Amino acid sequence: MGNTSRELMNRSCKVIPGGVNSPVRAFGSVGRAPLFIDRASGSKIYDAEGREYIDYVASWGPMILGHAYPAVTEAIYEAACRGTSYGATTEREIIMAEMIVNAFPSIDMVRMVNSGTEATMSAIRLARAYTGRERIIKFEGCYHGHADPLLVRSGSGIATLGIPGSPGVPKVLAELTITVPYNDVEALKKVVNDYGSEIACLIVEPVAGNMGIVLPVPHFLDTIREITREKGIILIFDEVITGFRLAYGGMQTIAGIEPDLTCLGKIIGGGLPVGVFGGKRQIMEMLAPTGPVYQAGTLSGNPLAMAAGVATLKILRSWSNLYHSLDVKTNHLCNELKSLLEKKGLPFKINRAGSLFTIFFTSAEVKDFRSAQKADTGLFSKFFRGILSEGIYSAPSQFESSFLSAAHSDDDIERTIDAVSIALKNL
Ligand code: HOZ
Repeated sequence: MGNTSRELMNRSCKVIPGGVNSPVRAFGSVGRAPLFIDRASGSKIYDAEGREYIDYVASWGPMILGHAYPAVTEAIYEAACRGTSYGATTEREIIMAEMIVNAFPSIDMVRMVNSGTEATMSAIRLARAYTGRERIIKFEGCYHGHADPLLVRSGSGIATLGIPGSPGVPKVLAELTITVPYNDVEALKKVVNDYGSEIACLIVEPVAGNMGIVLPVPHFLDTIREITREKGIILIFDEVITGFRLAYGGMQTIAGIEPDLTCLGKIIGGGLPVGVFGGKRQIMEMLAPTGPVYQAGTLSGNPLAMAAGVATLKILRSWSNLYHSLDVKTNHLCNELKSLLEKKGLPFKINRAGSLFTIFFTSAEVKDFRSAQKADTGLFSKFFRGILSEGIYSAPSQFESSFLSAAHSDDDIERTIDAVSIALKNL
């Protein structure tokens, strides 16, 4: 303790590749050393030097209630006192499963895992087994974790680093992944026409959150549902970011669409490592031990993660105007940012869905990965550094989202607007 972020980074680089355990955290695309975090509380996060920031990363989504929310912290403490892991089944896992099943009409059964990556990877294996097919479809710029078949034209860190995929992914696996531009129904129809009977599943973020926020155009999601149903393709909604974030039942509840399988993570762990995939009973029952599809995990359904997740979901379920107030607050912030950026005369577009938003530095609409990539990342990086030095911690990449939480007060929002205004003057 007592070291600066820079000293910690130098030390870290000697024992951890790039000094970080997840690439975007290295601040590689924003031209400065990363923050090392010491603690967080409510809407604030504090670095190793003790500097306070208003936090719009929110651990990339899970902290919808704010950091160290007392009821969640107490649930974790109480669970930890009873033992941190048993590698055996507990009642809390059933409670968690029941809460998810009740929140999502499309889900009859779930299997808990430890991350979003595990959830998508397992859902794809299941879809392949169920259909007896091998090809999968994903959309350019969507990120579904780092399993081999999903690292093709991905968003998030892959987009931040500006690389097309990753060495180490066998060519034969990558070739089974077909990518289509997000929001491009005609391209999708063509692919389905050409390969329909070979395609096991289509995986999509119903609101894309990993190329920055990109909203589905009207009827995009319905069309995907129609096409996949027609061709016997399993539709997987990756709601790792949007699940319990845009509404209690995720984006699928807002859109009124039932996918065959859904992947969740982040919020359902209340800040602890967790993921889940679930869906229709006849598909889920193919999992071992009921069926032959193997999937397992020593820490799956871990008691601490279940305790934090159940506590978080109970609060979300009973907080009647939470999603509405998050929406109003985020809308207000985005409108104010818009007028500041307009006044400054910068090219920009703000994409927003509920409490998620991204400022893209481009004058063209951002509706897919290609248009997102047209954003001026140099300008983004200057803007990022400017607001950071005014006490605003946001995602250190153009291709990520900002997240608001219930803990962001009106005062936080006003302070953020002032900070952006000063940063823009200095730009
Ligand atoms: N891939 C994450 C954002 N979409 C970043 C995770 C992290 O660096 O913690």
